[in-house]
Amino acid sequence: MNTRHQRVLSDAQISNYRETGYLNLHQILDSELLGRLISTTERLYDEGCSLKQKTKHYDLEPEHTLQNPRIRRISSPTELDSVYLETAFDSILGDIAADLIGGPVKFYHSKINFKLPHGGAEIGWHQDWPVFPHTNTNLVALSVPLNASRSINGCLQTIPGSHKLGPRSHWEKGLYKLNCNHTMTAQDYADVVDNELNVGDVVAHHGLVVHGSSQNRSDTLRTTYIIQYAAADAFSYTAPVIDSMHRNQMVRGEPATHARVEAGLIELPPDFSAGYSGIYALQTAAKT
Ligand SMILES: O=C(O)CCC(=O)C(=O)O
Repeated sequence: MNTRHQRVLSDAQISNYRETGYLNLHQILDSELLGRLISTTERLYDEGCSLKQKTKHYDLEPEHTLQNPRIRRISSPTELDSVYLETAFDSILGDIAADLIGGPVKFYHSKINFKLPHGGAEIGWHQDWPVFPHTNTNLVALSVPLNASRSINGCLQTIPGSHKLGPRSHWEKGLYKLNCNHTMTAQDYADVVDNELNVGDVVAHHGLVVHGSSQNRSDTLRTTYIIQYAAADAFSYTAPVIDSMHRNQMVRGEPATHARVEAGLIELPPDFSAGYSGIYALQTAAKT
Protein backbone atom coordinates (compact mmCIF):
# COMPACT_ATOMS: atom_id res chain seq x y z
CA MET A 1 0.00 0.00 0.00
CA ASN A 2 1.19 3.49 -0.82
CA THR A 3 0.93 5.60 2.32
CA ARG A 4 2.12 8.86 0.74
CA HIS A 5 -0.33 11.67 1.42
CA GLN A 6 -1.55 13.87 -1.42
CA ARG A 7 -3.49 16.93 -0.35
CA VAL A 8 -6.96 17.00 -1.90
CA LEU A 9 -9.03 19.42 0.20
CA SER A 10 -8.84 23.20 0.07
CA ASP A 11 -8.00 25.38 3.08
CA ALA A 12 -11.66 26.49 3.09
CA GLN A 13 -12.93 22.90 3.28
CA ILE A 14 -10.55 22.05 6.12
CA SER A 15 -11.47 25.16 8.11
CA ASN A 16 -15.16 24.45 7.50
CA TYR A 17 -14.63 20.98 9.01
CA ARG A 18 -12.72 22.41 11.99
CA GLU A 19 -15.53 24.91 12.59
CA THR A 20 -18.55 22.64 12.19
CA GLY A 21 -17.12 19.17 12.92
CA TYR A 22 -18.32 17.69 9.64
CA LEU A 23 -17.90 18.18 5.90
CA ASN A 24 -19.89 17.12 2.85
CA LEU A 25 -17.92 16.37 -0.30
CA HIS A 26 -19.81 15.98 -3.53
CA GLN A 27 -18.98 13.63 -6.41
CA ILE A 28 -15.53 12.84 -5.10
CA LEU A 29 -15.38 9.04 -5.41
CA ASP A 30 -14.24 7.15 -8.46
CA SER A 31 -17.27 5.61 -10.22
CA GLU A 32 -15.53 2.34 -11.12
CA LEU A 33 -14.57 1.79 -7.46
CA LEU A 34 -18.09 2.71 -6.39
CA GLY A 35 -19.55 0.19 -8.82
CA ARG A 36 -17.42 -2.56 -7.26
CA LEU A 37 -18.31 -1.42 -3.73
CA ILE A 38 -22.02 -1.53 -4.53
CA SER A 39 -21.97 -4.93 -6.25
CA THR A 40 -19.79 -6.48 -3.52
CA THR A 41 -22.06 -5.09 -0.81
CA GLU A 42 -25.11 -6.53 -2.58
CA ARG A 43 -23.37 -9.91 -2.72
CA LEU A 44 -22.44 -9.80 0.99
CA TYR A 45 -25.99 -8.75 1.87
CA ASP A 46 -27.40 -11.69 -0.14
CA GLU A 47 -24.97 -14.09 1.52
CA GLY A 48 -26.11 -12.87 4.97
CA CYS A 49 -29.76 -13.57 4.16
CA SER A 50 -29.24 -17.29 4.80
CA LEU A 51 -27.89 -16.72 8.33
CA LYS A 52 -29.95 -17.93 11.23
CA GLN A 53 -28.10 -15.91 13.82
CA LYS A 54 -25.73 -13.00 14.33
CA THR A 55 -22.06 -13.66 13.56
CA LYS A 56 -18.82 -11.76 14.13
CA HIS A 57 -19.52 -9.84 10.92
CA TYR A 58 -23.30 -9.80 10.57
CA ASP A 59 -25.66 -8.03 12.97
CA LEU A 60 -29.32 -8.96 12.42
CA GLU A 61 -32.50 -7.26 13.55
CA PRO A 62 -34.41 -9.29 16.18
CA GLU A 63 -37.22 -9.84 13.61
CA HIS A 64 -34.79 -11.41 11.09
CA THR A 65 -35.98 -14.74 9.63
CA LEU A 66 -34.94 -16.71 6.57
CA GLN A 67 -38.24 -15.69 4.94
CA ASN A 68 -37.83 -12.04 5.92
CA PRO A 69 -34.08 -11.33 6.21
CA ARG A 70 -33.24 -8.16 8.16
CA ILE A 71 -29.51 -7.42 8.25
CA ARG A 72 -28.64 -4.12 9.92
CA ARG A 73 -24.86 -4.10 9.90
CA ILE A 74 -21.81 -5.83 8.46
CA SER A 75 -18.86 -5.18 10.77
CA SER A 76 -15.29 -5.16 9.47
CA PRO A 77 -16.09 -5.70 5.78
CA THR A 78 -12.35 -5.11 5.11
CA GLU A 79 -11.93 -8.69 6.34
CA LEU A 80 -14.48 -9.98 3.84
CA ASP A 81 -13.45 -8.39 0.54
CA SER A 82 -10.43 -6.39 -0.59
CA VAL A 83 -12.59 -3.68 -2.20
CA TYR A 84 -13.32 -2.25 1.28
CA LEU A 85 -9.63 -2.25 2.10
CA GLU A 86 -8.81 -0.56 -1.20
CA THR A 87 -11.46 2.11 -0.52
CA ALA A 88 -10.24 2.78 3.01
CA PHE A 89 -6.52 2.74 2.30
CA ASP A 90 -5.79 3.28 -1.39
CA SER A 91 -8.49 5.64 -2.59
CA ILE A 92 -8.90 9.39 -2.23
CA LEU A 93 -10.54 8.69 1.17
CA GLY A 94 -7.13 8.13 2.77
CA ASP A 95 -6.01 11.56 1.56
CA ILE A 96 -9.23 13.20 2.76
CA ALA A 97 -8.75 11.62 6.21
CA ALA A 98 -5.14 12.85 6.35
CA ASP A 99 -6.20 16.35 5.27
CA LEU A 100 -8.81 16.49 8.03
CA ILE A 101 -6.66 14.85 10.71
CA GLY A 102 -3.85 17.19 9.69
CA GLY A 103 -1.09 14.55 9.60
CA PRO A 104 -0.38 10.82 9.65
CA VAL A 105 -3.50 8.74 9.89
CA LYS A 106 -4.31 5.13 10.77
CA PHE A 107 -7.33 2.92 10.25
CA TYR A 108 -9.44 2.04 13.29
CA HIS A 109 -12.45 0.06 12.04
CA SER A 110 -15.16 -0.05 9.39
CA LYS A 111 -18.76 -1.16 8.99
CA ILE A 112 -21.65 -1.14 6.57
CA ASN A 113 -24.89 0.14 8.07
CA PHE A 114 -28.16 -0.90 6.43
CA LYS A 115 -31.40 0.86 7.18
CA LEU A 116 -34.17 -1.41 6.09
CA PRO A 117 -37.23 0.02 4.33
CA HIS A 118 -40.08 1.03 6.63
CA GLY A 119 -38.53 0.88 10.05
CA GLY A 120 -34.73 0.46 9.68
CA ALA A 121 -33.45 1.45 13.10
CA GLU A 122 -32.97 4.97 14.31
CA ILE A 123 -29.46 5.68 15.67
CA GLY A 124 -29.64 7.92 18.73
CA TRP A 125 -27.57 11.08 19.21
CA HIS A 126 -24.01 10.18 20.09
CA GLN A 127 -20.35 11.02 19.71
CA ASP A 128 -17.93 8.36 18.49
CA TRP A 129 -14.91 9.19 20.64
CA PRO A 130 -16.56 8.47 24.03
CA VAL A 131 -17.48 4.99 22.72
CA PHE A 132 -13.81 4.31 21.91
CA PRO A 133 -11.81 6.98 23.76
CA HIS A 134 -8.29 7.61 22.56
CA THR A 135 -5.44 9.65 24.04
CA ASN A 136 -6.61 12.55 21.88
CA THR A 137 -9.87 13.34 20.11
CA ASN A 138 -8.48 13.64 16.58
CA LEU A 139 -10.67 10.96 15.00
CA VAL A 140 -12.61 11.25 11.76
CA ALA A 141 -15.23 8.96 10.22
CA LEU A 142 -15.94 8.98 6.48
CA SER A 143 -19.39 7.81 5.42
CA VAL A 144 -19.84 6.61 1.86
CA PRO A 145 -23.48 6.29 0.78
CA LEU A 146 -23.98 3.32 -1.53
CA ASN A 147 -27.39 4.62 -2.52
CA ALA A 148 -28.99 8.05 -2.23
CA SER A 149 -29.16 9.09 1.42
CA ARG A 150 -32.07 11.38 2.26
CA SER A 151 -34.03 12.59 5.29
CA ILE A 152 -36.78 10.11 4.47
CA ASN A 153 -34.46 7.10 4.51
CA GLY A 154 -32.53 8.18 7.60
CA CYS A 155 -29.49 10.11 6.35
CA LEU A 156 -26.69 11.06 8.75
CA GLN A 157 -27.61 14.08 10.88
CA THR A 158 -24.98 16.28 12.53
CA ILE A 159 -25.01 19.19 14.98
CA PRO A 160 -22.60 21.84 13.75
CA GLY A 161 -20.02 22.97 16.29
CA SER A 162 -20.99 20.32 18.86
CA HIS A 163 -17.48 18.83 18.71
CA LYS A 164 -16.13 21.99 20.33
CA LEU A 165 -18.19 21.51 23.47
CA GLY A 166 -16.31 18.38 24.53
CA PRO A 167 -17.42 14.85 25.32
CA ARG A 168 -20.94 14.21 26.58
CA SER A 169 -22.00 11.41 28.86
CA HIS A 170 -23.25 8.25 27.17
CA TRP A 171 -24.35 6.82 30.52
CA GLU A 172 -27.53 7.73 32.31
CA LYS A 173 -28.42 6.60 35.81
CA GLY A 174 -25.84 3.82 35.74
CA LEU A 175 -26.99 2.49 32.35
CA TYR A 176 -24.76 2.61 29.29
CA LYS A 177 -26.99 4.07 26.59
CA LEU A 178 -24.48 4.52 23.77
CA ASN A 179 -26.30 7.75 23.13
CA CYS A 180 -26.32 11.18 24.69
CA ASN A 181 -30.00 11.91 23.98
CA HIS A 182 -30.42 13.02 27.59
CA THR A 183 -27.85 15.82 27.04
CA MET A 184 -29.61 17.29 24.00
CA THR A 185 -30.76 20.89 24.27
CA ALA A 186 -33.36 22.89 22.35
CA GLN A 187 -30.46 24.63 20.60
CA ASP A 188 -28.97 21.27 19.55
CA TYR A 189 -32.28 20.27 17.97
CA ALA A 190 -32.63 23.65 16.27
CA ASP A 191 -29.19 23.23 14.68
CA VAL A 192 -29.57 19.67 13.31
CA VAL A 193 -28.38 19.30 9.71
CA ASP A 194 -29.60 16.48 7.45
CA ASN A 195 -26.67 15.43 5.26
CA GLU A 196 -28.51 14.42 2.11
CA LEU A 197 -26.05 12.76 -0.24
CA ASN A 198 -25.86 10.96 -3.55
CA VAL A 199 -23.72 8.04 -4.62
CA GLY A 200 -20.22 9.45 -5.20
CA ASP A 201 -20.51 11.88 -2.26
CA VAL A 202 -18.87 11.47 1.15
CA VAL A 203 -19.58 12.99 4.55
CA ALA A 204 -16.79 13.33 7.11
CA HIS A 205 -17.50 13.76 10.81
CA HIS A 206 -15.22 14.46 13.78
CA GLY A 207 -15.00 12.03 16.70
CA LEU A 208 -16.72 14.52 19.01
CA VAL A 209 -19.45 15.84 16.74
CA VAL A 210 -22.91 14.87 17.98
CA HIS A 211 -24.66 12.87 15.27
CA GLY A 212 -27.40 10.32 14.71
CA SER A 213 -29.95 9.28 12.14
CA SER A 214 -33.66 8.63 12.13
CA GLN A 215 -35.67 5.63 11.01
CA ASN A 216 -35.96 4.76 7.36
CA ARG A 217 -39.50 5.83 6.41
CA SER A 218 -39.05 5.07 2.71
CA ASP A 219 -39.50 1.87 0.75
CA THR A 220 -35.83 1.54 -0.22
CA LEU A 221 -32.86 0.19 1.71
CA ARG A 222 -30.32 2.84 2.85
CA THR A 223 -26.77 1.49 2.68
CA THR A 224 -23.65 3.29 3.98
CA TYR A 225 -20.04 2.16 4.21
CA ILE A 226 -18.40 3.92 7.17
CA ILE A 227 -14.68 4.05 7.85
CA GLN A 228 -13.28 5.23 11.17
CA TYR A 229 -9.81 6.77 11.05
CA ALA A 230 -7.60 8.09 13.87
CA ALA A 231 -4.57 10.34 14.06
CA ALA A 232 -1.43 8.21 14.22
CA ASP A 233 -0.65 9.68 17.66
CA ALA A 234 -4.07 8.80 19.13
CA PHE A 235 -4.06 5.51 21.06
CA SER A 236 -7.14 3.75 22.29
CA TYR A 237 -7.74 3.41 26.04
CA THR A 238 -10.35 0.67 25.72
CA ALA A 239 -11.15 -2.60 23.97
CA PRO A 240 -12.39 -2.08 20.40
CA VAL A 241 -16.12 -2.11 19.77
CA ILE A 242 -15.59 -3.53 16.29
CA ASP A 243 -12.63 -5.83 16.10
CA SER A 244 -10.52 -5.55 12.96
CA MET A 245 -7.39 -7.30 11.79
CA HIS A 246 -6.56 -4.00 10.06
CA ARG A 247 -6.86 -1.86 13.20
CA ASN A 248 -4.00 0.64 13.63
CA GLN A 249 -2.51 -0.01 10.17
CA MET A 250 -1.13 3.19 8.69
CA VAL A 251 -3.20 4.77 5.92
CA ARG A 252 -1.08 7.86 5.27
CA GLY A 253 2.28 8.87 6.74
CA GLU A 254 4.52 7.16 9.27
CA PRO A 255 3.54 5.54 12.59
CA ALA A 256 3.77 7.82 15.63
CA THR A 257 6.76 7.64 17.93
CA HIS A 258 4.86 9.45 20.72
CA ALA A 259 1.25 9.46 21.88
CA ARG A 260 -0.40 12.90 22.08
CA VAL A 261 -2.44 13.08 25.25
CA GLU A 262 -5.28 15.52 25.78
CA ALA A 263 -5.66 16.08 29.49
CA GLY A 264 -8.98 15.61 31.21
CA LEU A 265 -11.25 13.17 32.93
CA ILE A 266 -12.47 10.57 30.46
CA GLU A 267 -15.76 8.75 30.92
CA LEU A 268 -15.24 5.09 30.02
CA PRO A 269 -17.68 2.86 28.15
CA PRO A 270 -18.35 -0.60 29.61
CA ASP A 271 -15.56 -3.12 29.15
CA PHE A 272 -16.24 -4.47 25.67
CA SER A 273 -13.34 -6.94 25.77
CA ALA A 274 -15.77 -9.80 26.41
CA GLY A 275 -17.89 -8.78 23.41
CA TYR A 276 -19.90 -5.90 21.98
CA SER A 277 -23.55 -6.49 21.26
CA GLY A 278 -23.68 -3.52 18.86
CA ILE A 279 -25.06 0.01 18.82
CA TYR A 280 -28.59 -1.12 17.95
CA ALA A 281 -28.87 -3.72 20.72
CA LEU A 282 -27.35 -1.35 23.30
CA GLN A 283 -29.60 1.55 22.34
CA THR A 284 -32.69 -0.66 22.32
CA ALA A 285 -31.83 -2.14 25.73
CA ALA A 286 -31.33 1.38 27.08
CA LYS A 287 -34.89 2.35 26.02
CA THR A 288 -36.49 -0.39 28.11
O1 LIG B 1 -25.66 4.90 9.85
C1 LIG B 1 -25.95 5.98 10.36
O2 LIG B 1 -26.90 6.62 10.01
C2 LIG B 1 -25.15 6.57 11.48
C3 LIG B 1 -23.97 5.75 11.78
C4 LIG B 1 -23.42 5.94 13.14
O3 LIG B 1 -23.42 7.00 13.68
C5 LIG B 1 -22.83 4.79 13.79
O4 LIG B 1 -22.98 3.66 13.29
O5 LIG B 1 -22.18 5.00 14.83
